[in-house]
Amino acid sequence: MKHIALITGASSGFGWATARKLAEKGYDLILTGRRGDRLQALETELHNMFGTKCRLLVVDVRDKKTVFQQVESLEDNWKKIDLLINNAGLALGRDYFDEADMDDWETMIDTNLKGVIYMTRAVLPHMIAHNKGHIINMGSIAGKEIYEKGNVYCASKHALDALSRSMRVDLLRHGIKVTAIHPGAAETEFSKVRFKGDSEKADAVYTGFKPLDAEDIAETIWFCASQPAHVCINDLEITCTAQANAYLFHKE
Ligand code: NDP
Ligand code: 8X3
Repeated sequence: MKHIALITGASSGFGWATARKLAEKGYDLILTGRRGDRLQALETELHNMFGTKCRLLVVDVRDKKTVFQQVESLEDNWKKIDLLINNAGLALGRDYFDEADMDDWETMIDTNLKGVIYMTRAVLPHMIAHNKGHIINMGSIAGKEIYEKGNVYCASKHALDALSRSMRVDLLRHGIKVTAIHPGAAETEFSKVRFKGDSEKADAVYTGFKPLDAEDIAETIWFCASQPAHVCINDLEITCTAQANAYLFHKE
């Protein structure tokens, strides 16, 4: 029987690269995101490359009712999820606290925190029924330290860090592993989303140094997911060599 992983935010960046990595390793995949066309393209790619079986859930993780409905709509064999990767998330804007857009703040809190809560609660009963499972939450170095104008993005990832630690404690009795991964700067669509399509601003984030890429994070996820049953990587911070902490970079 193949392992099943559910990946949120599979339509881009870390999620897409992780889907490729897990498909290569023989997983069947439940791919989720809002952009169904991207998920379909990924499904086709993975089928052609690895013969992977995929189920697509086109869902906004902020929509509690639909998240629960979609997970419940899975056939019984697809509900036996071994690995849940809570990866969907975003930053919106990078402005002083007194100048930032309040709607952006709501979106970040709803996606980065409440989205993880909804998806995890929807999937958990099926893991608990089998007394095993692994949840990997995509934190950020912004969840370990704050930086100027990071305010609510940092707060959402700090909250996710606390939630990951809480989940590990509360799910201990069910034998469920909880891992939090905290990357530094990685070049994906993240900055394009953050700066609302302004490519110049987005590209400037990564000039003068070699950032992480999506494949680096997919490898890290695979490292965590492929440990023996008795081993859990609890918390993992990863940056490119040119980044020392949340705000210090060595740029050429
Ligand atoms: P991308 O923008 O490339 O990917 C983000 C993914 O999240 C997309 O697949 C998007 O899918 C999905 N997503 C966003 N909002 C929602 C929503 N409301 N409902 C469902 N899916 C949603 O960025 P990354 O791959 O870089 O980011 C992935 C995660 O990693 C995020 O949580 C981010 O905070 C975190 N991270 C990123 C870092 C970086 O420097 N890139 C560093 C540290 C952490 P769609 O739009 O189709 O819904
Ligand atoms: C994304 C990394 O440094 O832009 O979480 O906050 S950073």
